[in-house]
Amino acid sequence: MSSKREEILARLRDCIVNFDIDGIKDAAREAIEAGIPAYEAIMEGMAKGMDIVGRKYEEGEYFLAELIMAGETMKEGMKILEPYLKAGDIPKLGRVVIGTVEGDLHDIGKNIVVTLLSASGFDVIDLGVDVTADKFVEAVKQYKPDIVGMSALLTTTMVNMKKVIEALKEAGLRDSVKIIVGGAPLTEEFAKEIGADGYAPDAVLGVEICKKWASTARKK
Ligand code: B1M
Repeated sequence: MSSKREEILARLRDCIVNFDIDGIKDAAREAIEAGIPAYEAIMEGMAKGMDIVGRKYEEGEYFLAELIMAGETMKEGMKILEPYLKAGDIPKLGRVVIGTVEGDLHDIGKNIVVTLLSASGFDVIDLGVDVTADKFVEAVKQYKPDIVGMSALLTTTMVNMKKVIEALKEAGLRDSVKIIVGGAPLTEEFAKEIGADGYAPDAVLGVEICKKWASTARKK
């Protein structure tokens, strides 16, 4: 393994940990120039940085602001690396359809979940905000995901998650997917009550749950 390659991957990782947007752009360009495959630059560089950020968050050294900044830094790196990703390069862990539920326009948290899931190797279809139950059902029919993710930030909209689950049941699609929910007003109890399979209080735990589901599915 060349030291130049190692040095660039370490810089990609450190730029994520230090939210260095200018640095990540330079390091991503240098990775391409040095012939490092884009997928390796993402997974062995930036995603490793995201793992460190996730750990620091869990240990209380980093907070939400740092998660958001790391997500933004990663997005800038992705803008440079994504065009160089070859089809079939990424061994996908599974497909996730995700959105913020009907009536709710909050998407900052959902976008962090999307970034972390993509960085972890999931194929993510982001339906955006204010997504009706019908739209979720249509998306499940069209994309045949392994996981459906829903986000809600308002006490008035979190109830719409139940509508989505009911609509999936009516369409005969409920058992084809795992369902994860998240968002500030939610609780584990609420998630159970509406019939979701998982609840995550933050994006890092959300991705961990999805990864666990993916590895269980692969073992079957
Ligand atoms: Co609004 N808002 N907002 N807001 N807003 C809150 C949520 C509120 C708590 C503020 C307050 O009063 N203290 C309050 C809700 C009260 C309630 O329902 N109990 C509120 C309100 C009332 C409103 C409006 C009604 C205000 C008005 O117009 N009168 C209005 C509603 C609009 C609508 O949605 N229809 C409104 C509008 C807005 C803005 C548009 C201005 C803006 C959103 C911009 C955007 O998202 N693009 C906004 C913002 C920014 C906030 C606060 C300040 C911050 C939310 C945020 O982004 N947090 C918020 C107060 C607060 O939360 N402190 C507030 C950061 C984000 C990273 O966290 O989204 O929780 P969060 O995501 C976390 C976890 O929850 C989890 O992972 C993320 C990262 O770790 N997670 C998941 C989230 N989704 C997940 C999904 C998963 C797994 C994990 O799996 C699928």
